[in-house]
Amino acid sequence: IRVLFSFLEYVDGRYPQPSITQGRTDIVSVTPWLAPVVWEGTFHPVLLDSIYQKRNITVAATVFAVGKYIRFLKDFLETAEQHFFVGFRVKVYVFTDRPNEVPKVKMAAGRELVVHSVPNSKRWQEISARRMEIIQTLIEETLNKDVDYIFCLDVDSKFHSRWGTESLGELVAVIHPGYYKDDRSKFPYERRPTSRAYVAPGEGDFYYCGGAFGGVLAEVHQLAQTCRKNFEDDAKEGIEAAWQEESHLNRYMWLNKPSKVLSPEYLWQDFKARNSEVLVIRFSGVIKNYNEIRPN
Ligand code: UD2
Repeated sequence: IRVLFSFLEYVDGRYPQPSITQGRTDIVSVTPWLAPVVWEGTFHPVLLDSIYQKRNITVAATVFAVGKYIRFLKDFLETAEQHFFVGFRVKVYVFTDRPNEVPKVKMAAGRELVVHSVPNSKRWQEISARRMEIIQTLIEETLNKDVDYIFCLDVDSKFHSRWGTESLGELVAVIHPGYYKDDRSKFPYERRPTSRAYVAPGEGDFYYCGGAFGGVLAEVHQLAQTCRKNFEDDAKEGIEAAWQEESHLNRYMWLNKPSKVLSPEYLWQDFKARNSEVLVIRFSGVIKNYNEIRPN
């Protein structure tokens, strides 16, 4: 019956009356700086889509598939077709050192795949961290004209359920599934004050994922440029943050609060059992053998 009602609402554009006193009580859906935290049940997908359809938006996604990580690309792209901004204009930018091995995935009208070549690196830390520099350059060189929002995603992941307009915002961060119930003292921030990714004890809001972030172009450009510069300046002094660009991202999001926060539904990890407040897993990291897949 519920499915039938949602279908009828879908057809005639109606949606349930909003309430400000009733809703989910098992999660927090707003941060102390009044950014929404997106959980299943806190938004109406059809309503949101209709708002953004009128704006005729284009959403870009960047994904890196360097070295053996190319093997994850097929599932990533195929599941993105099924769940990532379905019905909207989407451009997926793939960065790889193996352009010939990019799988042929059938994409719906209005969706496009753009492949860019990037060099490999001997160190996986470099590959992961250099993404910020490449994202910065991509935004400067190509995206300004026809893209409104951009998400930067890890390739060793799959979509399982809708990731759509509810995730749009100026600066968007995803809460890491591994630490969201922990005290901030347990967050794996960079703890050496000599690093530009340093977060002091007693500071930090959440621990965010390096594997998914986004927003409007200007905001993501600022983030990528800052993280890249801080990473490089650290490197000149022989320092590499505990979790490379993820550490720099966490420092950035502490100083520049995200305007929208996505719950761990938006980046779960396949090796973790689903927690009860996670009603839907939308995107998750697959299980991988680090020793086998990384350059060293
Ligand atoms: C975490 C983060 C990741 C990054 C990393 C930093 C999540 C879910 N993941 O994951 O985003 O911040 O820590 O240490 O938050 N890559 C290649 N080829 C390689 C190595 C990496 O293409 O040889 C790319 C690929 O897109 C991959 C990403 O870099 O998804 C991150 O690397 P990872 O998945 O090995 O990092 P991991 O699992 O430690």
